[in-house]
Amino acid sequence: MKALEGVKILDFTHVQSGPTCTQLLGWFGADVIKVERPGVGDATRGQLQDIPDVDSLYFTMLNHNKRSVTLNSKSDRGKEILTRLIEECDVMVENFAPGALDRMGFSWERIQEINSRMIYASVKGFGPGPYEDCKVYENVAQCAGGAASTTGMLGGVPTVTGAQIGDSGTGLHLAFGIVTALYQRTHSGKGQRVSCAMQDGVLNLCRVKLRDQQRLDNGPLKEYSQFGEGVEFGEATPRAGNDSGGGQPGRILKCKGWETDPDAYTYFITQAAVWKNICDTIGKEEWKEDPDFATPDARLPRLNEVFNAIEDWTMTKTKFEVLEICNPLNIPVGPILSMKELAEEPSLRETGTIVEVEHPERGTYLTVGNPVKLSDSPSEVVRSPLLGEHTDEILREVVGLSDNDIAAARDEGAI
Ligand code: CAO
Repeated sequence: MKALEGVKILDFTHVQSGPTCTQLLGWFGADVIKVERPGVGDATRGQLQDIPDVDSLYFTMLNHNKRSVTLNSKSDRGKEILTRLIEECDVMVENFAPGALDRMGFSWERIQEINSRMIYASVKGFGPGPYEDCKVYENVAQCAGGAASTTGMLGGVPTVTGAQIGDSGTGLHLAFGIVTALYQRTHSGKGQRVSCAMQDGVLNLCRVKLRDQQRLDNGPLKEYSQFGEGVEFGEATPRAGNDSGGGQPGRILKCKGWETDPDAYTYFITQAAVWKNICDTIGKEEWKEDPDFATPDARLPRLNEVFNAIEDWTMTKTKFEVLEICNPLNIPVGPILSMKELAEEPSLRETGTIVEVEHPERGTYLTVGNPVKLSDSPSEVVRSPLLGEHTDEILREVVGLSDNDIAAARDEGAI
């Protein structure tokens, strides 16, 4: 038994945010039925294709552990089939532009009439308010949710991050909402509406920056590098470069080979508890007792001097040597790992976080498996479905159509 075995998900999602959510539910054992437009499918099947006419990695890496049914849900026959699917499923997930499902005739009120136990989950760019009708993609959400304004170098332009906190982050939030609603349904017997706006999801992940916004009212943010550099703070939480977001100052520092290797860097945290170990390691024993350096508060205006000295040392070592030396001394450091290094990392293969998948049209590719490990519900990554690969079996098993009905629906272009 898998944790979500027996839960049927009617997956109306596309692109990244929604598919991330339903893929997670599929990894935990839910039966995910992905509904796609006949002949077209999820737009990402054809986006960023690296092999002509083969489902892109964009699609395959976000749609594991799902079955694909094609359905034109705007046709009369398609609407009948969709109504039957709503009757049979536990959860319906969608991330269309605002109002798309209502225009199809499937408002939340209508869905409740069809199946009062249905949990109906949506991702939209914004919640109710001035922007609720906007279409939104990843970087728009990062900009609207506070991430871009607080990311980048001081004095530089607002910057988006590589981590897809708008899409995949919101998908993750939505999955949490869905399993919570499934749990409540075990007591209430009723379904409910689950919504997560991408702006809200990003803002939730930028919580510490809203913390700093309020701290600014009471004086400068002393752990930000700009404090030591004498750069005045403005009205809003500034961009903090690679400064640590917490109370233990940290920076990205060059390591041996940085001149030619763009990833020869380490993150280095000057955790107060191990300050003496840091001084010994970098050959600055005198800083252990020097009142200008001995305490965290004394160091705050001198962080550039501190990190320059540490960097003089890290530049004599590779990022992995820095880790080997610092780790036994409890000094928190982390090598900057490239995607190439992560793809080749044996320990990630062993835990199933990086997985090799066999696909009938593209051959073998790498993907990220389930990062959440349940001891009693192991995740096995099953390749993404081809467009409409499971249409007949779903219409037969779940909807209860006969072979003649299926043929008629196909003739009408409804599937
Ligand atoms: N049968 C018939 N019609 C279908 C269908 C099906 N199986 N599946 C989708 N459609 C229709 C929709 O009903 C919609 O029709 P209308 O415009 O007539 O209502 C149409 O296809 C297009 O849907 P869309 O507007 O959602 O798609 P888009 O490519 O124009 O916009 C996106 C994409 C992502 C900007 C938009 O869906 C959106 O804002 N979603 C919410 C936020 C979100 O999830 N963004 C992140 C996406 S990942 O980066």
